[in-house]
Amino acid sequence: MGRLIVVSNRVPTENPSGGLVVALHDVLMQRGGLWIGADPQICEEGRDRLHDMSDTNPDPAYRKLVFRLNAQERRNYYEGFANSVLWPVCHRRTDLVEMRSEYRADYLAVNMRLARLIARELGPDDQLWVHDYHFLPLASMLRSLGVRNRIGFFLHIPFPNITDLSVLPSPENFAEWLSDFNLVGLQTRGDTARCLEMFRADRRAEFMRDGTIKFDDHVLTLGSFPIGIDVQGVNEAARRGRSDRFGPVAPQDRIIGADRLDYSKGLPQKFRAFGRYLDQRPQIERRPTFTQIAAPSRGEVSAYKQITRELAQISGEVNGAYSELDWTPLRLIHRSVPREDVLGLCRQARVGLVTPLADGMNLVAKEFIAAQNPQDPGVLILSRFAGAAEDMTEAVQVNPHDVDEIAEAISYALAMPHGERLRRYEACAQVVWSTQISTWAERCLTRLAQCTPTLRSHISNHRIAV
Ligand code: GDG
Repeated sequence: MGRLIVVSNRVPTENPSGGLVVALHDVLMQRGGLWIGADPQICEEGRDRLHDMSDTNPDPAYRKLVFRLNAQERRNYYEGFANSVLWPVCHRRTDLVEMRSEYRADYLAVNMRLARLIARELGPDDQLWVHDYHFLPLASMLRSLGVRNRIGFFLHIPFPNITDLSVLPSPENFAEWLSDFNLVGLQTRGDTARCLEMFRADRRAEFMRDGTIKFDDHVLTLGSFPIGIDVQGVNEAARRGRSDRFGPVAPQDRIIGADRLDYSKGLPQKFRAFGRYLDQRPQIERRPTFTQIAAPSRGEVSAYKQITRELAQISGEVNGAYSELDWTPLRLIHRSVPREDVLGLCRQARVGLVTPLADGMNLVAKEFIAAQNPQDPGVLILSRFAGAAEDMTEAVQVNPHDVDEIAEAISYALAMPHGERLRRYEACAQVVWSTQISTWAERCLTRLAQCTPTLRSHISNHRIAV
């Protein structure tokens, strides 16, 4: 059997922590292989080869290699096409798309350069597993170089609807790029339905009896593989974590949110909803504290600067109206907090508020459940538009655009009797266990191994989709 080669935007440089990175690390430890990603440092030199970073990996079971970006590529490929075009298109925010021809040109150029670097490393039986929207055209580029190896792809973010896709320059490329993978894994059944709709609208696609799609002579398997977490690890970390660092709050009054600071996470709506709840508070003596961790992310992209200002303004207004000398109702922590403490806070909280406007899965929803004390669990309020909502039907589901509905859900959750909390928690916990991260990785890779192989004829006729 050949090696497994994982390609993701980042490779972990120290001991891996956090769900996805740990899962990929574990799979590579078992199977051996390579993990390829972008060097976080901008560098003009050495862009014609992959650099070995294995010295940051205490175990030699697999190697870590990085490719280098220069300042222009980082701006155009990463901040530009990946995060200012594809990210908003996939998160139903086409109003935020920044359309520039150099973004697309460098996105394609970086993927082509990476394909050449990878092709040099590949043995005939190696399998590639490519992660996320940074590398959509990578299989097409590799096929154009004659690579026939099995290549799997997993999209961590929502699959866009067909109208939003049409905002992309040359939207027909999207189907071409995906069709050059052997397996395309998506988070939910809803994502799979949207992806199928795209192929159905494309005359080049033929639907086969076994459920695969034939496109320009190449056979693609599609499927939903809901991602999860290391449930046991999260529960143990939550017990170790400290919540007292964030002020003395009685557990029954604590509400927690933890998100990357991103416009897809619905933070302004969530803040306004908490303000609305305070406006209408049923028991005036109740003094809940909502702690929101907003870990900074992509601060160089303008849409992210804007949302940071907006959140500071809304939290100022809510606290200005309701704070007392011994009570600050909304605590915004605009920095990254140690993972154990995030999870410790989740364990201590009566309510977890997870209200993205669009989200591939949302691991915080699963972590909140895994962190709970099963005897006295908290309540998860979950957006209908998080991928996690497809299976976690017993969370208190809300429309994240509807501030009144979220305010009502907060009130309902804070007053929820113990019996109902237990029932809802147990149903959610079952989902969290059944999709845990090791199962997810195994399901994806088993399916990849079963995919129809790429034929020589496909390679010889290959067009580069640009
Ligand atoms: C993408 C997709 C999909 C949060 N604050 C801190 C912190 N976190 C951790 C959480 C969680 C992770 O970050 C965030 O994961 P999410 O899944 O919620 O969201 P994205 O980062 O947008 O991830 C998403 C995911 O990929 C996996 O496929 O679910 O839909 O958008 O683990 O706990 N961690 C630390 N400090 C913080 O302050 N250490």
